[in-house]
Amino acid sequence: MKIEKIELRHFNMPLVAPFETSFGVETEEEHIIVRVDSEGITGWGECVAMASPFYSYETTQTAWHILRDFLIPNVLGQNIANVDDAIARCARVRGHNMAKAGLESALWDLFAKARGVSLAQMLGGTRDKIAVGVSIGIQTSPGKLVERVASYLSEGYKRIKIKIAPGRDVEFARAVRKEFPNILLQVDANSAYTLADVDVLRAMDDLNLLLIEQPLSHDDIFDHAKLQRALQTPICLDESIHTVDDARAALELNSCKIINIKPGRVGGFTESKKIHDLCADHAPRVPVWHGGMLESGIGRAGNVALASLPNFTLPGDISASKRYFKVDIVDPEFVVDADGMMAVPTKPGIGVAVALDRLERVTVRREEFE
Ligand code: OSB
Ligand code: MG
Repeated sequence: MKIEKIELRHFNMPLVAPFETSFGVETEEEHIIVRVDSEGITGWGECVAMASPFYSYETTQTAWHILRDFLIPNVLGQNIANVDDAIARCARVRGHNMAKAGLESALWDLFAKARGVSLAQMLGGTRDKIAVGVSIGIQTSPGKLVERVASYLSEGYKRIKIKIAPGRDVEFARAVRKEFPNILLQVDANSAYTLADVDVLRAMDDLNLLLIEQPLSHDDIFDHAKLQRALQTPICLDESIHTVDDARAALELNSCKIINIKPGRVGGFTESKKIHDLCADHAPRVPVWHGGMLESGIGRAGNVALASLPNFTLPGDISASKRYFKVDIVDPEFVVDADGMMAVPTKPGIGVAVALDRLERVTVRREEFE
């Protein structure tokens, strides 16, 4: 397809509540929406680089620069045969996976719409609804956290993830487990610990957690293998996995037993599928689940489609639109049912309509390339 026009929009939307992690507090979400126009069809994607380089080195500003100066020129005005063709044209850009995934996701939507199939179908999804969970930021006290958990459980969420940081970990997780002995519960440290903290992490072994996510450094695979040997609880890697080769190294070293897949972190749906397949084919099978980056409905639609693939056997960080934003920028918004399930869109491409007026209202920077 001839790529006639590409538009970037940097949006800023207030979150319904502050989201605190070991790397900081967020009160609003800034991402880039990528729009690709070709032969009368529009593809939409979302680049999940955040305003600050605290989760990843990428930011909204670096992603804008990489998209405008190094990625868009490879496809604009070109006849692109398929998504793989576009990826090959961008391959000499090292890293900047979130910028790449922003463009790649818009192209997946474009090609799926051109074929008249849903993104889930095109990616190889096998479910019409997916089990979803909720990621809860650090709260001011264990009691407040228990209240938040109770409220999300009453909305239907069947799996709870709580953020932890040194000094706000075992006591918080224990309080939740005591109140809710049977729920699926996991913790996410976002790289806040070192091997010297093994005793704190081991203290959570008796809480029957599904997993502990990314306890050690954002770029470590080796020390996680040492830590996994000292823990009963499965380690799940997030920040450390940027490619299918990282995933293979982590599995060979036994650095983790579960992998969190975020298309933005690994450069798009194509690399995500490779990691999904590697884990599915591993003996024993390695479960994966879909992470989240507080996406708008545009990115969320892609997440839901990807999470419908067969080896996404654990509930993802894919919550209802209203858990993040007062109003989303897609119609219909994403909702969770009383059983903690979310429907996978069936219409062509991402399967939801972009609410152009609402997108326009939250746009803080826009540029068109023709
Ligand atoms: O570590 O999984 C993470 C949000 C921003 C950056 C990193 C993470 C998160 C979340 C939120 O946990 C998950 C969601 O989108 O609901
Ligand atoms: Mg994480």
